[in-house]
Amino acid sequence: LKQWLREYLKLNGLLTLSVFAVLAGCLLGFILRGSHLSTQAKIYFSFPGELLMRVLKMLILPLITSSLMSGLSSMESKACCRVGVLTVTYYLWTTFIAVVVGILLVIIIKPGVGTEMDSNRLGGGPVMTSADALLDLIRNMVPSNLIEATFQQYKTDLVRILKVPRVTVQPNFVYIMPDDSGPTGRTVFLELTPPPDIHYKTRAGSNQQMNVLGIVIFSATMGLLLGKIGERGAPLVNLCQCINECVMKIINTAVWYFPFGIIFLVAGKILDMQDPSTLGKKLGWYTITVLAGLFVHGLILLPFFYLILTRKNPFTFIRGLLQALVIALATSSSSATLPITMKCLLENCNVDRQIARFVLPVGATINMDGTALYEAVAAIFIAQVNDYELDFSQLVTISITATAASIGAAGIPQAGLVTMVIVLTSVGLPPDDITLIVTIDWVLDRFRTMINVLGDALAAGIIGHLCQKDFPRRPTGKSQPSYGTQ
Ligand code: DAS
Repeated sequence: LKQWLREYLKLNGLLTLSVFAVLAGCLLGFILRGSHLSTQAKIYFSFPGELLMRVLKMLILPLITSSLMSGLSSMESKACCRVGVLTVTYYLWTTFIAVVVGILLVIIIKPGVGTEMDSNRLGGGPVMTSADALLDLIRNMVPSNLIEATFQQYKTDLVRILKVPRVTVQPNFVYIMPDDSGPTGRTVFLELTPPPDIHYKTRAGSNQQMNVLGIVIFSATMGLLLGKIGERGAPLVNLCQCINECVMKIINTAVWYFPFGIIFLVAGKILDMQDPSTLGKKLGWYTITVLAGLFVHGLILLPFFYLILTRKNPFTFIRGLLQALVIALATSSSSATLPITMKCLLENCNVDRQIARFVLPVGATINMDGTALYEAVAAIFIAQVNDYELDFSQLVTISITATAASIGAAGIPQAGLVTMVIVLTSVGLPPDDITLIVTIDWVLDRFRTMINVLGDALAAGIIGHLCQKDFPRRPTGKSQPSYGTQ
């Protein structure tokens, strides 16, 4: 028994600690909800969880840029093209299937029919059109610089902190216009199209994501070019490989902090969540519909594709991903989970390093099956609540815009909620009806993030198998059993 316990803890110690941390966080959160902690106490209490999120986010950009530049520069161009085309095709295909699964389920279950939900619209000010939101996604694909991304977040923070409807941040000064009376004597902000706060989050969320997507495209281009310039590029390739290895070593060390951070991250979220009893049965069927769709897509269809395309047992591969899925559940951020997903793929699932370095960063930015499914379900649910009959062409529009919106959704908490503006406005639904579903979103966000991470990782396993002749098998990073090859 001692030998078995030692072996088990060596292989699964961190995963077991993380699972218990999520459970302990839930328990602690519900216990403390009754104690009515002050806001300041909540901030201090959530601090270890905030640190966990910052550690993970700190690692994202160096991991993505070093992975793509070192991974692609060492791929020969034909293999690179094959992997690239296969990756993007697979991602678009599985995202579209996720949307179709969501649409079928919400049409069959009809969670929103006959619910007299009082949709308390945010009210006031013109809302962002879907054209606006789509242009935002494209515009932000070319980040002028990271400072720009910081400005966008700063803008969102100002809107929330100053509780003003209109804010503009200029490179060298800032204007605020608290009402329509025009500039006041004090530092004034020029007004932008005055969308309510939720739409600013759209901009900020899509800014961040599209900036990351822009960095992915830039890094992939640099990697391809580095591969072409040969020896002259070797120093930069070596530098990227060293950065990548150092980032992976930092991750191996940082992961032992995660269980502790998870407890306070989860407990802090539960402290802030709205009283579950207020949700009532109105959102019950909606929640069941989303979770059923995520289950069908994530634990039936995706493993089925893996089995058909690799002839291997998908659940042994998923077994190696459990640590990443727990982090996705705790953080509800697929980008923040990326370092752990990379670690699981390389050490537990025996996926080729070059494949993982390309497929995963691209997947974490453009492949969000869970989000796409969720946005389609939510849009049709809102239509049902409004007794708004959608015809077939509008369902097709929803499937296309939900796919596009999921590509633009940031891998950050509740990103799928905000990019839903594109889907709702594309079929003439009031985007402010997002408020109907925002109360349950923090729970659904965690599960759709898990499916997003699972979809990216299974894709890496499939593409690694299909392109294995291009990448002869090499020893894995650690002497861990390779779950993915039995
Ligand atoms: N939380 C997002 C992610 O990290 C998913 C979403 O909001 O839909 O993938």
